[in-house]
Parts: sequence; C-alpha cells; structure tokens
Amino acid sequence: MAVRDLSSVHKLVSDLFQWPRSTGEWEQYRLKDEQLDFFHKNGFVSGIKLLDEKQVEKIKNELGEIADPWHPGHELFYEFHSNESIDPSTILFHALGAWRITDGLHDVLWNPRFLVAASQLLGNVPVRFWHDQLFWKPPKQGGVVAWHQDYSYWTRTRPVAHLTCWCGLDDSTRENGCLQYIPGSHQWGLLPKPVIAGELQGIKDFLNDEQKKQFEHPQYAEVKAGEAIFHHSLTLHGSGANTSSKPRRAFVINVFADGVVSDSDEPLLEGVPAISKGEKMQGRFFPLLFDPANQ
Ligand SMILES: O=C(O)CCC(=O)C(=O)O
Repeated sequence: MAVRDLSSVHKLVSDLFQWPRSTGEWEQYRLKDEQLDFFHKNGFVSGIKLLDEKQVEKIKNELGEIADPWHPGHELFYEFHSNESIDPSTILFHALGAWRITDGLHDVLWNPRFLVAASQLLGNVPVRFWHDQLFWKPPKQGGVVAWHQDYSYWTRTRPVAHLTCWCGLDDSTRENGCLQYIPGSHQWGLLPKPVIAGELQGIKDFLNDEQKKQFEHPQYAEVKAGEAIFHHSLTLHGSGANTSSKPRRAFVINVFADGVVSDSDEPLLEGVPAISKGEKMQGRFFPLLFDPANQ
C-alpha cells in the first residue's frame, strides 16, 4: 500500500491541533518574559507544555508503527537507524523525516503552541522548518547521545539562526536518560562535531580548563510526557543511558529563522534536491511554518 508523501502539504492535515482564528487566540501561547530571559542566559528552556495526553498517545502509536522498517512509508525517511549506538550492548533508535509519513508527526510542526514559542525564541521572526528527528531509548539497554552542539552537524546552512525543540513522549528522568545541558555554553562558539551516538563525554577533549569545570555541573532537564525543551543550536547537550524499565521516546523539531541559506551544493538531506550554495532555504522540504506578522 502506497503512502501519501505529506511533505507537499504545508498546513494541518488532521484535527489533532486547532489553528487559531484570531490574534487573541494566538496570544495565549506566548512564553513569559522569565522563560525568554532564562533561554537567552542559559541557552535552553524546559517544561513547555506542547501536547495533551491524547496527542501524546497518538504520536507514540505512530512512532511504534513507523519504527518498523517494513512500514510502507519507510522510503520517505531521510535517515533511519534502528540502532545508531556504537556500543553493541545498547540501542538508540534515531530517524529523520517522519513528518512526511504520518498525520500526527506531520501536524506537530503546525502545533500553534510550538510555533509561537519558536518564533519568540528566535527573536520574533518567521520560522522555517529544517528537519525533524525521532529518538527512542528502549528499557534497560537504551544508548547514550554524546555531548554535542546541534549546529556542528548543520554547518551546511548559515548563518547560525537555528533552534531545536525536543518533546518528550514519556516522562524523562535521570534514570531513563533525560537531556542534560551546560548552561551558558551557547556562548562558547562552535566546537568540533562528535559521533552522535558515540562516546558520551568525547567532547571533553576539546574544552578549555574553564569549560571543563563547567562541564562537571550539567543541568538535568527532566520533563513530563508532552512537555518540551527548546535549545539554542550552540548549546552543549547530551543524554545518558536508559537503565530504567520503561522506554524513553521523543520527537525533535529543528527550525531556523527565515532567511537562512544553503552553504553547500550537495543535497542537504538524503533524497532532497540540492539548494545551491548561497541560495535561500525554502520550497517543498523547508516550508515556512509561521510568520508572526500574519497572525
Ligand atoms: O533525545 C536525545 O537524547 C538527544 C536529543 C538531541 O540531541 C537533540 O534534540 O538535539
């Protein structure tokens, strides 16, 4: 059975979220000044409610279906790793491109709560989609995500005006491998790119003495299912193993401010037509999600 490629639909396709009809309806989703201040100082802000229980259930079910490599929409993924961990005793499921395959994982990009927060955190500018990600750490043997800065994987686009939204589908805790951050590290400049599911602390070799000291005091961002963490694309973060008896699942939405350009003549994502170096990121695969001027 063929699956419709949802990358050609740049609006909600289901009734999982309601698109606001007035400026007043958009207003309710605005982050508070304290949350914006925290983000600018620390490079991340956590505990932002994005999904209710029903929405979480729907997304978890979709994830369960498309994690099967025999799913009919499988070829639409840009990347798919049933296990990306370099440690054979652990498992880290990681995939990019789910927005093309299922209604819910498509519509999370047009969730008004996400869009308003993303625009504010980028500086009240229009928000353009880069790509999505799924992370799934199974019980007991869930693998680590090495400490990294997201932009170190994205230097094929410029300038740095990127934002990540990580949304939990399970309550995340230290025991099941919640995200950890180094507050203020978004001011450190660009560090080398580690292997994403490689050595947890590999990045340490590239830090100066002062940074190493701060690295010893990560902040654990435990959030409830349906809550999100937003982080700056230079904020250093990683996550530990899942040693608990339950899975730790999440989806991630990566966006940038409208106006970011390609810095490569090669395809920017697997299977997506190239955008010439210096040309604006736009089109079918990089839709404009939200423009605050139009609300
Ligand atoms: O889910 C994780 O543990 C890693 C997520 C991550 O690195 C990211 O969202 O940038």
